[in-house]
Parts: sequence; structure tokens; C-alpha cells
Amino acid sequence: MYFEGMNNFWSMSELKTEDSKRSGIRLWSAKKNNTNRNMKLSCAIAIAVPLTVFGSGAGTSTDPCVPDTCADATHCDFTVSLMPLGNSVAYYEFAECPGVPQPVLGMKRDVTYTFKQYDGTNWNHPLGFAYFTDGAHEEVDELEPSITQSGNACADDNTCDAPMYFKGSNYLGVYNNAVGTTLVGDEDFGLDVYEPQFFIRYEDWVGDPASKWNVKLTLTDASFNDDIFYFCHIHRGMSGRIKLLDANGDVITSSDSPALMYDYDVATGDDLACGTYGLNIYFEETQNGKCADNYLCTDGLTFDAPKTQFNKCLNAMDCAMEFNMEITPSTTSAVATFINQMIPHHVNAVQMCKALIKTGEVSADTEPDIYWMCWAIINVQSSQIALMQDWLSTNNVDEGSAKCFSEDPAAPTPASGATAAAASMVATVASVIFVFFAMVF
Ligand SMILES: [Cu+2]
Repeated sequence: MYFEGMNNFWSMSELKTEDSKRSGIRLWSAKKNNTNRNMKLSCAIAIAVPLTVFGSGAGTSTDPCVPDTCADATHCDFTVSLMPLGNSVAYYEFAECPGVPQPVLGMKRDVTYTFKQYDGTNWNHPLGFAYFTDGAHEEVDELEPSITQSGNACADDNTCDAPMYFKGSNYLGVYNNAVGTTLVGDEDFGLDVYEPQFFIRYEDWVGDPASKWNVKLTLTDASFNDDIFYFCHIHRGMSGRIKLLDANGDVITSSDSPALMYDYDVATGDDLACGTYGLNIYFEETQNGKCADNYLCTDGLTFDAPKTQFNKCLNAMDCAMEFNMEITPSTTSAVATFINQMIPHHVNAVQMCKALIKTGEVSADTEPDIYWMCWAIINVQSSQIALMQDWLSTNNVDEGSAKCFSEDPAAPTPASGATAAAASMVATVASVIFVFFAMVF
């Protein structure tokens, strides 16, 4: 029943499915989601079975993450999942180098790599591959059968290196450059079927036994040595570097080129305990008077430590929402006013889910309905935030985003010239912090 409601909600994002290239959201951070891994670790220890080693490498440019469990010399797997905590949407993680958000991957030429998006957390995060950061989100070249960076004649017959999208063993396209098969030139590499499927209801996406979503990528262009990127076709800000390796497994081009166009989110301070990102200035000890209220009536009640922490997280995110909703409405655009109210509202929903997952009381095993609803909130509301941010920048509506308060609302009203000057300075600093915060978000 919950998912029926969600399906309607889902269709809101489908309004812009065809425009998903601009539906990405900027990320706010990166912290490892320990929950599932720890669960796997404790299970493994309990039954005294050695842990399977999928791969090796630190996931850095000098030590890329590589698979060790290759079927043979020319067929290897990357096992994909997503970590939601400590960042704004989610970051890719690979079982070959667990615990590393957005790792640098290493790939050899003329090896077919299968990126297995089997894990449920892949829902709404179909992998793409691009020559530059974020691919079509930024209107830069992706790996497609008709696109080459090296001047290779492949562009003439649609045989350039491109991913091949699968549902189970069922190939969804026509183009083919997999090792050990016949090269087929065609513009259709299956993405047009694959990507829309990642928007459907979770149960439908994951429920079909054949729904072993996977992407195969084979790099063959011997005259191209630059790095490429994996990225999410739905959310921008999730690009990770892929470096070419020689036959010995050594990095061919040590410099990182092209550049990744942003830094990853790294949660610190109180955000670490909440699974959130960007809330540190709103916690009660440090909120600098941004909010006068305590949002939870906890007097006289006792809570265990995890719930005390969760309450603290909620209080901070409620403060953030209220503070960021206190704006002057636009006199020219109700849409702008709506957006400036809705973005902090959506951010709050996403943060609430991250904090709830962080408590450990909600997981795919213990509370699957709530857990996957939270993933829906994280994935869809993040896309909607990006859509709204894009609307504001496209329509250039500045009005309606001004804060109601030019100074700390909890500070005493300045009475004299000297205190007014001091208060003005405080207000200026607060404004700068707010503008910075707004830009980051
Ligand atoms: Cu995504």
C-alpha cells in the first residue's frame, strides 16, 4: 500500500524522465555506510566462513580498485551498490574495494567488464560512462557508439567503445563490442530501455527474477589513454574516475586527466553521527542562534543513546529547514516562492531518512517498507531538488530567495551606533555563511 502511494509520487519524477539528463542534484557528502557491511561481516564471522575477496586496490588514482574474481583473462566483474549516509544523495561503492565511496576504478583494454547493479540500492542509479564529468548532465561526451575522442573511424559505423545494457542475460541493445563476439555497429546500446526501468516501482524493478541489471563495458581504442568516468544517469555529482591499465595492471596515464569537476562530500562533526550532510551549523551547541526553538518536547522522558542521538539529529535538521524557509516571497513569481520553500522541505525529508537509516532500526531486513520508502525519498526528492534548482537558474529569478532576517534572529536588537556596527558585522558574517551554505547546497 505504501508503494502504491509511492508510485504516484514516482510518476512526478517520470514527468521529467526524458529530461533526466538535467535531473541530477549536486551532492552534499561522503561517508561510508557501515551498516550493511558490518552486518555481512558479523554474519560471516558467526558462521566462520572466510570472506570472499572480490578485488583489490585502495580506489585511488595510484592504486585503482580492480576485480580479482575474473571469469577468465578477458571477463571481469564490478559489483555495484550505493552508500546513502553522509552525503546529499548517495555514492557508488564497489564490492571489489568495499567502504570506499566513489573509488577510482582500473580497467584493462580488451577486457569485458560487467558492472552488476543487482543490489537494491542501485534502484534509481543506472550507471553511465562518459569522457568527462557527469556526461549529459553537463552536455559533455559520453561513451556512445558514434562518439570518439581519438579521431578513430569508429564514429563512421557506430562501433566506438560504448557500454552495453542488460537485464539478466537479455541484451537490451544491438551494438556490440564485447570480447569474444562479433563487432556490431549500431546506435542502440540498450540505454533507452535500461534507464527508464530504474524509475519504476521498487518491487517491480527488483521483483522480477530476471532483473539482474548489468552493464558491460569493453575499452578497445588503443590510441586513447585518458581517464574516463562512471556516473549516474539520474543524479549528477556522482562521477567517479576510471583509469586505463596496461597488461600488467599498471596505470597507463598517472596524471588525472580530464579533471573531476567537483570535490566529493565528506561529512564531519555531528553529521557523522546523523548520517547527514551539511547540518553541523544547526546543532544546538553551535547553531549560532539560528533557531530559538527546541522542536522535540523531550522534557521528563528518557531515551536510550541511539534515540537521544536521533532526536538531536532531528532537532538540527528541523532548525535547518525552518531557517532556510524564512524567506521573502517573490513579488513576480509564485513558482520561485514555491521552490524556495520546497527545497529546504525536500532537503529535510532526505536528511530525516538518512538519520533514520543511520539509527540501525531501519534496514532492508528489519523494516523493508520504510527502508525502501526512504530510498525513494532520497532518490526522488533529490532529483526534484535538482529540477527546482535548475528552474531557478534557468529563469534567473533571484527575488524570493532573500532571507527574512539579515541578522541572527536570537540576537538582541542593537540600540546604539557602536553595537549596531558590531551587529552589522555579525550579520554580514552570517550572510556570507548563509550564501556559502546556499551555494554548497
Ligand atoms: Cu543516481
